[in-house]
Amino acid sequence: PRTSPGSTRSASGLVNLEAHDNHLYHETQGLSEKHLVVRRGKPFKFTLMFDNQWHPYTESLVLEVRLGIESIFHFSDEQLSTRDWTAKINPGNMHSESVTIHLCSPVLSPVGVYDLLLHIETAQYRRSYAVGVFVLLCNPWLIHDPVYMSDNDHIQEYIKSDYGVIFMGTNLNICQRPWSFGQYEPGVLEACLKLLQVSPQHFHDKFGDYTHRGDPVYISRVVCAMVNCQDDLGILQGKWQGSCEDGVRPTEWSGSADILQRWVSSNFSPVRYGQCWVFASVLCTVMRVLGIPSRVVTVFNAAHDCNSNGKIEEYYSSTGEKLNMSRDSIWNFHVWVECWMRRPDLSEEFDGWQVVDPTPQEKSAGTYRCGPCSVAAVQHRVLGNAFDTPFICASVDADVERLIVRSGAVVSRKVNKEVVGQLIYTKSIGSDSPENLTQTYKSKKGKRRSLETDRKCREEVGEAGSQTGNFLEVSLKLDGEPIMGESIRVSVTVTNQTSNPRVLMEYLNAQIKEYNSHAQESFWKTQKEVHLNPHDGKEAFLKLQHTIPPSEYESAVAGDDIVNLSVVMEDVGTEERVLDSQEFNLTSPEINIEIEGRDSIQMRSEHTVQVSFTNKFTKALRGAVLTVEGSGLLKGKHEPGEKIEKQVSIMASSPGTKLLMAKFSHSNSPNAVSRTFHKVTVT
Ligand SMILES: *[C@@H]1O[C@H](CO)[C@@H](O)[C@H](O)[C@H]1NC(C)=O
Ligand SMILES: *[C@@H]1O[C@H](CO)[C@@H](O)[C@H](O)[C@H]1NC(C)=O
Ligand SMILES: *[C@@H]1O[C@H](CO)[C@@H](O)[C@H](O)[C@H]1NC(C)=O
Ligand SMILES: *[C@@H]1O[C@H](CO)[C@@H](O)[C@H](O)[C@H]1NC(C)=O
Ligand SMILES: CC(=O)N[C@H]1CO[C@H](CO)[C@@H](O)[C@@H]1O
Repeated sequence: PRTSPGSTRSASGLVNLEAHDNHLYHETQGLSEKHLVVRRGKPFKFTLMFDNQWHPYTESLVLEVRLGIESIFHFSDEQLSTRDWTAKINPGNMHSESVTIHLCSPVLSPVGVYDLLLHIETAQYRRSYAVGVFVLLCNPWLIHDPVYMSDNDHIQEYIKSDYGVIFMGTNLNICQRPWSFGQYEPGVLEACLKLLQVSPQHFHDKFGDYTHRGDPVYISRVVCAMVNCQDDLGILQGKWQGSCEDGVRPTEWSGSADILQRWVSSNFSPVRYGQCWVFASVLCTVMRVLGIPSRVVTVFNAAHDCNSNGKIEEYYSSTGEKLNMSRDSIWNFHVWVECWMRRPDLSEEFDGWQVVDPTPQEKSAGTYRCGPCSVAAVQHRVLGNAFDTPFICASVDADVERLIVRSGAVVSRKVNKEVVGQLIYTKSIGSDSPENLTQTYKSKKGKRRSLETDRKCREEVGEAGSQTGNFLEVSLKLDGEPIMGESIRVSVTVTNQTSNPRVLMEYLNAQIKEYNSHAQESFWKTQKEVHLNPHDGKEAFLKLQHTIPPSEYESAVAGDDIVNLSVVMEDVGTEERVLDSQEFNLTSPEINIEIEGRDSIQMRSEHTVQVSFTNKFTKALRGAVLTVEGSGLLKGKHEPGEKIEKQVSIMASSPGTKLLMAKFSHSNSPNAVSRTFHKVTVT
């Protein structure tokens, strides 16, 4: 049947997109149930089954691929000269009723959802058919793709794996939590593609956006800005302080799929709430889906240098309380992403891992985003390199200046070059243990620079006029592991070697260490006068013991909080001051999750899970609530009940790694929430 040119008919029944074979061949199994998903620069096949629609002797076949509204590529199988897209028809197959076509995109093709059209034409007429839709992704298996990775184990970890481990806490108290990236959960691929379609770049210039989308540097810049909701229809809203009642607490998320699905189903309104590891993990998901190898990286003691002087100023009172006088801060830990790509915009030495940081901290060219910034450029301090290299360098290498202020004047100043960027971790390939990336960021050159700063600062201490003699030494230690709901016991030891007796003031205070290290009010303080007497001309030694009962911290300290307890010893006569501090968290009792059988379950079959909590408290618990959640395993929250043990039933409808989360709280100390994550592999 003839139609006028321009009208397109559906080709369903006419075409087999060979999804199963193509997905296997393109390493895209499980990414979508709806779409054919293939990788660029590699041929995929489809079969056309004609029922008299095509007369091979009189009519020619023309294929067309379209990205969005623009018809960018156009070719015919008879003119294989087309510069970029190529197609081959199995020879000898030309005259049969079923024709298998192999279609190959250029290696730098834009990522996106393409329409595939078939035109059957002669000089006089043309009939057009919509053959179908396919999704084109980057191809890290292909040497000419800028995201090429030579080692298949690396690709397994950084592209295909949907399971991650995020390191958190402090460098002295590292904890880790699992994360489900969720590439294989329903709607995730579609959400990632949608993200590109609703970006400001796309709204402003569709054609420009499509043409740049072949470039992973461009893609990471667009995705980075879209993960936070500042400036655009981005995915996540951040929250670092205050109540999260109108959303989900950042610590409660266990994976990216839930977040991406909520964002799409709310018509792109921001999902509440994220913090750095949530922003980073969602970015990591999107990049892995789009075919750009990515990993989540934790920097312990990451500096946020607001005034761009390469220095972080921290102000303390003379009794050791941290004051809120500088906008600069040090995050106990900060999480960003490294994405793997070549940098043709720079030079070869900057190829490889690139920092992309979606947590909204500072603007980059007018938008909240950061990177991609070559890790090699950070190591070699090539500050002029695009993008945001000075900011990332400061994050891992700024000097910290601690100033003690009394009546408005700085009485002591101390520079520490070691604190920032002390430890940089990512998950190891194929295991949950950390891989230490510190030296990939730190350079010897950087140390030389710091030495100069050191000399300068010693002079400054002199100027400040505090002539301290370092005759006192103080150390603070916890007696035993602190447990939520029980008293915290600490001992302070003072030693000194001087022939004179001394009168000292001991100031102790406990502050919650905010994750971005902004000061919080002390929730507990004490001070007292102590006398230090020499012992037969030998060292004087004094041990002071303190107890913080639960009633004094329970309303202030939550389960995830890190407490910084500090002591300042001041010599009343000489005004000499020494400080020691210790960070710790309060251990919450454990929850146990056991899945009937094994942790590896079959899709669409039901499994029983036993969740239990063992009460190790000395007191009886009131108002105990055990909640179970699991994206992709359980629909919504499992009704909480006042039980310390419960059984739930799980069933997975998509493959991949899922996490079950169980949460336990009780009204004895409402802030003491225990949480456990349990990994479930679905095949
Ligand atoms: C709390 O401390 C314990 C050990 O003292 C550690 O195992 C755990 O990971 C810590 N949790 C957090 C959130 O820092
Ligand atoms: C804890 O606080 C004290 C003073 O308030 C500060 O000097 C110290 O660096 C903090 N400790 C850590 C490990 O951050
Ligand atoms: C991590 O690597 C750095 C630099 O190579 C090294 O100084 C540090 O001791 C390492 N730390 C750990 C915990 O492995
Ligand atoms: C400290 O300052 C930061 C920003 O400068 C602010 O967000 C925070 O609320 C302040 N904290 C206190 C305890 O005043
Ligand atoms: C144990 C200790 O560090 N004691 C100090 C007391 O003061 C003398 C100076 O008089 C120092 O040398 C000691 O180190």
